[in-house]
Amino acid sequence: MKGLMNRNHKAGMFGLAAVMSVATLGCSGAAGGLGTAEAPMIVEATIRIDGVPVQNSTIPKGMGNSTVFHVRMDDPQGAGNVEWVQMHYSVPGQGMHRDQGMVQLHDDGQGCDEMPGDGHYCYEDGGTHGGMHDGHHQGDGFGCHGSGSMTGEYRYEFRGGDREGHESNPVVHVVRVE
Ligand SMILES: [Ca+2]
Repeated sequence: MKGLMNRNHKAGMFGLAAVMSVATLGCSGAAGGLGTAEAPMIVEATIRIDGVPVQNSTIPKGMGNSTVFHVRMDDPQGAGNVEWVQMHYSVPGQGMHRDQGMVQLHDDGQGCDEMPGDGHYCYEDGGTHGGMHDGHHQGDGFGCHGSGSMTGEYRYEFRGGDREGHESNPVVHVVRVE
């Protein structure tokens, strides 16, 4: 019993020492750590409704069947070093309320993503992904394509990260539905 506790205590101390040494490297600046030199970069982010780019523009309500979010990532260690790409959204809801959330874009060659592992990430809201309901395409509620989309400002922020914990530059696109 006592021996087990001692082992756990030592493991904890070792873990703390490892964290401290990493922090020291980061502070020295010599290792490059948190600098932009090793971080992934969002080269391009687009929002398309039925193939038409709509980012940073004003569009009519009910413009199409789906909203496709696409991000092209680059990384000094290659596209395979990128671990995740997210889109955080803040879109009009009922009344003064805004709906907020996050989805993961994927690079798996499925759905709207044409080729796996090429650094092009995608997410489709609506269309065949969302299915049909009462004759209308149903999405996840944050796309700006639908006849049921609320009017107002749709804000989409894209972010990515790599396997070493570096984060990319954020890219924000706004779409206004009238
Ligand atoms: Ca891809």
